[in-house]
Amino acid sequence: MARPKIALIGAGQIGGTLAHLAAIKELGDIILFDIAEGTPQGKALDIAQSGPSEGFDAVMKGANSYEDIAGADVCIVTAGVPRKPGMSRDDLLGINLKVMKSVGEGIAKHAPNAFVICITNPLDAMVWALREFSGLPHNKVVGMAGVLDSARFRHFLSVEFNVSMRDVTAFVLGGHGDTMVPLVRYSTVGGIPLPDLVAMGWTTQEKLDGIVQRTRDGGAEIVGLLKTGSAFYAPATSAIEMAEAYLKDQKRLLPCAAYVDGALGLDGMYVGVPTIIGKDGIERIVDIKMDDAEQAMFDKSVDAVKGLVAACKAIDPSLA
Ligand code: A3D
Repeated sequence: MARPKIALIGAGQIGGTLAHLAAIKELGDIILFDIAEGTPQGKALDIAQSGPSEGFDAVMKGANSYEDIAGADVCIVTAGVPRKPGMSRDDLLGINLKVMKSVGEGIAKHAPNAFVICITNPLDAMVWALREFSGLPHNKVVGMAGVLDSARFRHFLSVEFNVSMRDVTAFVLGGHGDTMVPLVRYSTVGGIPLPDLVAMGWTTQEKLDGIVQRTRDGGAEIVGLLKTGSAFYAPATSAIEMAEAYLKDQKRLLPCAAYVDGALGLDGMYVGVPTIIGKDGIERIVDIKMDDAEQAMFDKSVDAVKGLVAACKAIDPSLA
């Protein structure tokens, strides 16, 4: 049986890391695509030469033409620009919207059956625009943000509790921005919800509030340290987790920016929600119940995403 084909649209910091991870995990053959000439070819060759030591046989190719992504089973999109210190994700909207148009058209023409994972920021608006430009089914176009935001939350919690990250589950929903919603009540250590752990004296409410805020600011913290770009190791790992769930029909329950029409009181928009990912892409939206405070935070986040989508429509009338 032929190996799956994975097309990485954008061969920058995240794209290169995605290629290396996908090869090491033997998820399939890899095409690294970018408009910058030489970059995808150079990274592909470099990563291919890690194969003998790592022991993988994936075919690794760099490309500047969309024809090379033909028939891809998975496309992971990082094309565009990342933010620099002082910038918000929303500042990237104008430039990255144009990039989504060319990427969406390229995928529609050459890889219309792919499962498409968008990472480009501002995430919720860009995944919506990418779906509009590509015309692919909604269940096959999804944004990566919740897996990363939840991983950041899990990491901070595991350090606070001095327990393995594997035993910490966490949910961060809503838009991938300052209004994201870390759901404390649905986050646990070994199944024990965080509010119970506060009552048990494992941490204080004040410390927990601090971790929630640090999670919301998780991307900016790394931008501030790197100064030249944004996080790329954990974002790449998070997207690979989603791609693997699709390719191996794992039915993973992962928070993703998915198209929601009906669940959680939403009518037809992309935002971070719990989903099930399997061979049909987004197979289910998990319609969790929120309490009043959680709902208020989620509503605020939904409004922020709606504002970004409206801004996209104002820039490109073909989206209106
Ligand atoms: P970077 O290293 O700059 O790579 C972006 C690549 O896109 C560059 O190699 C560009 O040449 C290429 N590119 C630009 N325009 C096009 C085009 N029209 N077609 C094809 N390729 C193009 O950035 P990065 O890899 O660090 O980040 C990529 C994106 O991911 C940015 O928008 C970040 O803001 C975003 N990001 C999102 C998250 C989420 O959690 C959602 C996390 C981190 C970064």
